Amino acid sequence: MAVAPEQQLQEVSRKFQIYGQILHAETCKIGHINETYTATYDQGGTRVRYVHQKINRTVFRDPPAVMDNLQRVTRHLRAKLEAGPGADLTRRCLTLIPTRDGQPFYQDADGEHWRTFVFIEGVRTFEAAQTPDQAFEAGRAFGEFQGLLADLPGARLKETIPHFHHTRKRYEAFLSAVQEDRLNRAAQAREEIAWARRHEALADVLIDAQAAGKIPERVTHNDTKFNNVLLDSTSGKALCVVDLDTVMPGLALYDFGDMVRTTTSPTVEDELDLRKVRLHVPMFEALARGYLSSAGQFLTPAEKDFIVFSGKLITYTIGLRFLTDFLLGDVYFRVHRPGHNLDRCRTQFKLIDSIEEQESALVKLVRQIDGVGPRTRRPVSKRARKK
Ligand code: GN1
Ligand code: MG
Repeated sequence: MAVAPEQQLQEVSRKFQIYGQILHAETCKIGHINETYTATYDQGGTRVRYVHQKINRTVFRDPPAVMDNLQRVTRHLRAKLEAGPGADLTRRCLTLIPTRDGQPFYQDADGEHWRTFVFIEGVRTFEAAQTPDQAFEAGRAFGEFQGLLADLPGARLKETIPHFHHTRKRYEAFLSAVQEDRLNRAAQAREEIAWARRHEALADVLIDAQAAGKIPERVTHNDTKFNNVLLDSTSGKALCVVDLDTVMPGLALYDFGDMVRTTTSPTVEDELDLRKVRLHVPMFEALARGYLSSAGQFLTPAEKDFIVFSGKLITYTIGLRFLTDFLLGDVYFRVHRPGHNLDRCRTQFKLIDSIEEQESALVKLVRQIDGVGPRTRRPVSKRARKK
């Protein structure tokens, strides 16, 4: 029988090295995959908060591998941050709380994997970026993250979800879902299916470039949604990037692409008014400036050439995944209403239309920003301001 979440959290809370008593816990609604709770504890008369999270094992087939990657990554980040000015360490990097017997996770009687983090106070997250400054911060933070992990020692990180951003494989999965059409939903998604087919040529570009040795594998985040950046509530600066389950070998461009997808339109992922979904040049410009301010030094010219393309590619890949999941019956992404995954797919494809309309100007803009050089912030270009 299913246990009530409060009761289960009581049990979970006792398994970790938390020297306090749990008072209450709330579900955290961000994210489509794991189950996340914010729990408040009384610790010697002070209120402290922790995050308890249950790993989705349908999505992550090997939770110990996820946790192994996560520990290696957070230790390395922490050591790097400690070597710097060192301030605010536990707000700038996730801190994992071990179990009472020193393990990185607790496995409950149902075989579910639980983990616990220090809750980072005084931060805000947003589903969509509100201002160019926020987009800049997201770009800067993920570029810095990639830079800090460039010298991660030890073996190659495990692939927690194999072929995660392999667009060709995602396309094949989409085609087979259309063919099977197990719930007779394809008729409702006729336009989107046709749209996805017309854009098939996007799928192989980066895979081929990587196979040809033109762009390198790096340690990347792979889920660089804007809501995975914690912004300091007072300064608005990015403090920390979270959701490290898919940190693994990947392409830097996939990270940039997912930032384009989630910071350049003022709309949320499931916006119903598609007229509002479009790439705003000032947001893109700030994002690219932020990213190049921290990643511009290590990215190769070939990677830089694909910066705009990567936005289309990842938006396409995620759009395909939403569409596939809609056709399969919403088995992967958590949904909150009928047709939710189809709504999400529509916003993705609409954003790509908007990128395509402005593509040559965006490419020029990136060259211009890159030419100006890293760490230089200039006012938005005249062209961008007019938009
Ligand atoms: C999932 O649930 P969340 O926000 O961490 C997904 C990402 C998608 C995203 C779309 C492991 O991320 O790949 O881009 O939804 N994560 C996984 O919003 O599949
Ligand atoms: Mg995620």
